[in-house]
Amino acid sequence: MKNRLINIKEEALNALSSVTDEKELNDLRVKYLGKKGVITLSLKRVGSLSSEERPEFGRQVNEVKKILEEGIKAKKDELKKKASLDEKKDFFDPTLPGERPARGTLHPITQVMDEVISIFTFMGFEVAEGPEIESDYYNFEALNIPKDHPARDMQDTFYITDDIVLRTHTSPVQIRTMEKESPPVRIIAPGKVYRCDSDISHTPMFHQVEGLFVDEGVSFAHLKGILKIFVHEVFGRDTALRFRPSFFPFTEPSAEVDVQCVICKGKGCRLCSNSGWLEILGAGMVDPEVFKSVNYDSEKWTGFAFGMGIERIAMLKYGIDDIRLFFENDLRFLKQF
Ligand code: 2U9
Repeated sequence: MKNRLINIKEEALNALSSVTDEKELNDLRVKYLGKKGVITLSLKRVGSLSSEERPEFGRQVNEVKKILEEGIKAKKDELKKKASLDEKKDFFDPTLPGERPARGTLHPITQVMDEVISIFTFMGFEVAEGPEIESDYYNFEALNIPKDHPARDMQDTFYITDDIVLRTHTSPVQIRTMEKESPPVRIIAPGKVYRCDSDISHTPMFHQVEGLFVDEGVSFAHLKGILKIFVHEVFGRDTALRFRPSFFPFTEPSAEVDVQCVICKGKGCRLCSNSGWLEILGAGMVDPEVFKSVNYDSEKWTGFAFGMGIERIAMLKYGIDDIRLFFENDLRFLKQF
């Protein structure tokens, strides 16, 4: 009798531990403690026992009953607590502010490119575009760069075939425009260019903006005026600039333009190699040989042209000492612009 009672208790507590909802709990209660429950029936049987057995068995049944009642109550509390937590988990408060999606920013090169383009379009230049894969003719020949010129060196130019290259500058866009249109021409050619070169100030792909202005009576003075306005817009009106004589096959005379060092303001520092000046672009009067290749009469028309690397302008404007930072796409760098 006693063993049977112990078995009932073990079985009931086992079942209780695997109960997961209120219905299961109630079924269990009815099975053991209900009117016809196992424990209730055992209690009823006490009356039919001998007077010696009765007190001990009665005590044991009551003890099991008490253990079960307490277990059921504890389980009930546990289920209640869990239900209220689940309710909270699913609670949706529509008045809470939403999560803001991370906002991107324009790449610094795009920002500087846009700024340069808007300065020149404000001055009346139109934007012209052309292919990045070019023929030898448009990239070199028409620009007075003959076959044996050092600028054609295999080290600088990405050749696709003997006759097709990745453009090394956007100048072919100006040649194509002049072939299609007669003067006056006032255009800028922004875009990607390719050179086989890589170090802290060169990448195999970079961005250029070139400009071309052809009309009657265009002189070097016009070129100086336009570039002075440009430099003052990008680097500030108190930035000095100078024109240094230079040479390009497609311009004559040619010049390189320097701005006063953005770091030391001309006093001399590591960035400007103590010269106080930083080179930012090249320019000149279009060489009559170039006009010849697009059938422009160089007796009637004159023009100036200029070219700049956008990465270089961005590096000087923001004080960046390694061009490769623009291409690593590290958000900690890009977020600062
Ligand atoms: C035509 C005629 C002339 C464009 C010019 C430069 C000088 C120049 C460099 C600046 C830095 C290239 O990116 S860089 O390495 N460019 O110095 N470019 S004059 O002259 C032209 C272009 C087209 C038809």
